[in-house]
Amino acid sequence: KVSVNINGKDVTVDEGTTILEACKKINIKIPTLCNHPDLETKGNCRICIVEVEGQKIFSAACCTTVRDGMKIKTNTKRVREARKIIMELIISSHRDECLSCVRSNNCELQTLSKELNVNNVTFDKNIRPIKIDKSSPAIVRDPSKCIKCGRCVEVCHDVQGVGAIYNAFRSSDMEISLPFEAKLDDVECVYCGQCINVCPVGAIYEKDDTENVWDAIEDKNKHVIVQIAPAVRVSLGEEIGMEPGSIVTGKIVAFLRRIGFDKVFDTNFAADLTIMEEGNELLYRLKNNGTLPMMTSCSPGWIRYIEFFYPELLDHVSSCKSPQQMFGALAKSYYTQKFNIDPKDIVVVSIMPCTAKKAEAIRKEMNDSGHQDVDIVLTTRELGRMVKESRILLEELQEEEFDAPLGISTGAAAIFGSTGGVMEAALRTVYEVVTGEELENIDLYDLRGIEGFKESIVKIGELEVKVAVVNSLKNAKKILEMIKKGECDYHFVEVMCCPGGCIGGGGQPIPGNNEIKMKRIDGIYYVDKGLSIRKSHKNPAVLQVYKEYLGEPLGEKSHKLLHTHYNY
Ligand code: HC1
Repeated sequence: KVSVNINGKDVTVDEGTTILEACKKINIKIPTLCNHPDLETKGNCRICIVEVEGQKIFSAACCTTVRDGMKIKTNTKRVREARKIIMELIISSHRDECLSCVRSNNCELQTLSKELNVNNVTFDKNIRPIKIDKSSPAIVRDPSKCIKCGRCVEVCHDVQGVGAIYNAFRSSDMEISLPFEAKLDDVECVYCGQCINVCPVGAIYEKDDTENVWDAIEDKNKHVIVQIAPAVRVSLGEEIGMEPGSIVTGKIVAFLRRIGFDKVFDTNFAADLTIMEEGNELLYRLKNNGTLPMMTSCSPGWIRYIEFFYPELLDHVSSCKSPQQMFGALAKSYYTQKFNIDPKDIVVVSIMPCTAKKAEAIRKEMNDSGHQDVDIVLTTRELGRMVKESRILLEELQEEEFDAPLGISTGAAAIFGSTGGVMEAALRTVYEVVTGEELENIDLYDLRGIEGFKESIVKIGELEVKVAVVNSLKNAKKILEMIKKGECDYHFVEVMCCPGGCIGGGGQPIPGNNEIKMKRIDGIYYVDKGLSIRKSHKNPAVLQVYKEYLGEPLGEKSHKLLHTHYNY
């Protein structure tokens, strides 16, 4: 233990505690910008400076650990003036067109400049030329708003292990940049959008497709349908000011009807279908000496990662399309046939927690219906913008039910939205298919929780199935390296690109730190618990689609519409 004195008050903390953490303990809020609760601290911005007795220069509270007997002052005139100067310097190189900025009212720089009482910037403006990078189908970068905090670089390198963006140049010339000033779409960006989630300002954000949706709804010649991803129902409420983890499924359905969608369906229907296909694919691989471990394929950032960095291991990835894409393929084939709609006249919209889903929808192989299977993808944040723009009070709406048949789903599908959920859903079905017995205890707690790497052994009849669940790409990399070294004895691995799974996707409300993600996860399992059917193979609408149209899992039609191949 270490004893320090902060602003005249004694406090005892553990060794290794930073000044920032020690201050928090006694309710002193130090201003921060580069610091983020889920990232390692780098001390880049210096806005958190404090005075330490006996030292002439300021200390950065976020990266200075306390020493026994240290006397710290956080609120002297000198500290306040220095923080204001730092803030003014940051603002002077930031394009502060706040009224039209995507992050207005949710911008850490804006909030902090108010809190620090910065009401005049005395330095000349020194803004980088406005060169907005719109090359990516998912992510837009605006360096003229970048404040060089380095969070995006850290999440891209240290959490995702991708390294698409870098710190370039030195000292005051330092820039957050792409190698050789390339554009985002020229580098190995997997479109996960984690950079967006940690950016304190509006320097990086998703491509906005809301106008395309308004236009489609307005077009009287189009039949416009929408699907909602599992994680969106526990996060849209948060985006419009409700408590994190609020479940707003029925209100979203009502809202989407009110703004003019012809049918409101559920990605969860397709998640149940995915389990039918993926579960059977796993059994096929187990019985026929197929490539193991089989790895899940529903997370498009993960697919892009393995295509870029480990293409030689692509045989390990399930050939199943993601639920988003299964839904699109069926919407433009089964659904249009059943309801006598010309597939040319239907528009399929997805609401996803994910930026990479925008890119997944336009992959050239995603047109097995004969048309682009999914037309427009919005993130949770974009749907939040539409809610606000519509002036409809979503929180006051009466809950409504999804349309049938593509809106019927089970609890197994609901849990797809959290890390571990796909695996749990698959095991609920695989167990019963293999043993022919009812799985009594369907809550597989070993597989739950936000940790990045979990494993378990599940006894299924004679089979001992060894499984792993990983989230964030640096953990996926661990599995891939184990496979390469011949040290991987898992049969089945769930991989989700984003920390915490889809509830932590790059299109989710900001901020979305681990504490908030846990609340979203609780919401997901609450949805599962509340549903009367909690196993995918018991979904009556899925069984009906097989009977009326697809035939059987892994059959010829399923293969054409629901499976895919990857780019070597
Ligand atoms: Fe996901 Fe999925 S769970 S990938 O995280 O398999 O985005 O929510 O929609 O497709 O179902 C995302 C979430 C989502 C797909 C499903």
